Amino acid sequence: MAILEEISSFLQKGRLPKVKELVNQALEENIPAKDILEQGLLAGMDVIGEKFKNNEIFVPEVLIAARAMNGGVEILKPYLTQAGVEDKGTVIIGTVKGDLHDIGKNLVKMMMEGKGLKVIDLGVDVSPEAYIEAAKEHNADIIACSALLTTTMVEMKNVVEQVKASDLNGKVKIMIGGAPVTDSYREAIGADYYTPDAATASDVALEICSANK
Ligand code: B1M
Repeated sequence: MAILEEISSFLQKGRLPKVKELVNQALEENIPAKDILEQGLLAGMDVIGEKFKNNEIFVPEVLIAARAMNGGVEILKPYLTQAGVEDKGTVIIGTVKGDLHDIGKNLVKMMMEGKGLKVIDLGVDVSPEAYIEAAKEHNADIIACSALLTTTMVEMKNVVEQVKASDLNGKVKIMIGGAPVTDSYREAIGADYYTPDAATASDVALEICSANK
């Protein structure tokens, strides 16, 4: 449908007012909210995710596209709840204890939301206890930890150990990432998944959640 392609295209350009206008117009034309979300907004975010992964676009373009997506999603939210859009899975995300960097974590969150996942954002400086409490409260599929400092990435080990010692052991997967983090570090601390960028993180999160269904 032409209007859904237009929504996708304006989202990719980060044109928030135009995206909002077209989403409202599509609703007036009785296009189901689920189609507007999936074939308009999420389709646009998929293109952004791929381009970001391939270094064709950079952080500012991703942020303005994500802002446009959030604007569209806000309008759709009440309709989506009514339409009973399928619950694709829940992710608890945060930057680890002692670490205040949140730009990368926010990108991961936006990409995951772009895949239709529910993301509970605990912000920065998140203790292992806070991740665990939120994962229990929201019956989460994934705990996603971001760290940007070599001095704070060690906190990820504490998250893994405390999850393993809790009744979440085996029920929730732990994803880690951030500039100093590597797959060999993941292996060393026993986390489940390492991904190098936001787009890959969202792909992997969707796979994990789909496997849980
Ligand atoms: Co800070 N800082 N900083 N800083 N800062 C770095 C990280 C540093 C590399 C700069 C440097 O020295 N070259 C250095 C770390 C050195 C180290 O540990 N090896 C550093 C330092 C030392 C510090 C302070 C200690 C400085 C000081 O006070 N002396 C201090 C620490 C504060 C604290 O956290 N306790 C500090 C503070 C800050 C600011 C507050 C000023 C600001 C943060 C603002 C904010 O986030 N709101 C800041 C910034 C902006 C940076 C740099 C310049 C940029 C980081 C960034 O946002 N990159 C950074 C240098 C650099 O990286 N060039 C630096 C863009 C972002 C999109 O990338 O976060 O890597 P990134 O996310 C990527 C991937 O890593 C991945 O996806 C994203 C994109 O695809 N990813 C995940 C991230 N999380 C993931 C999770 C996943 C999967 C993928 O799964 C769960």
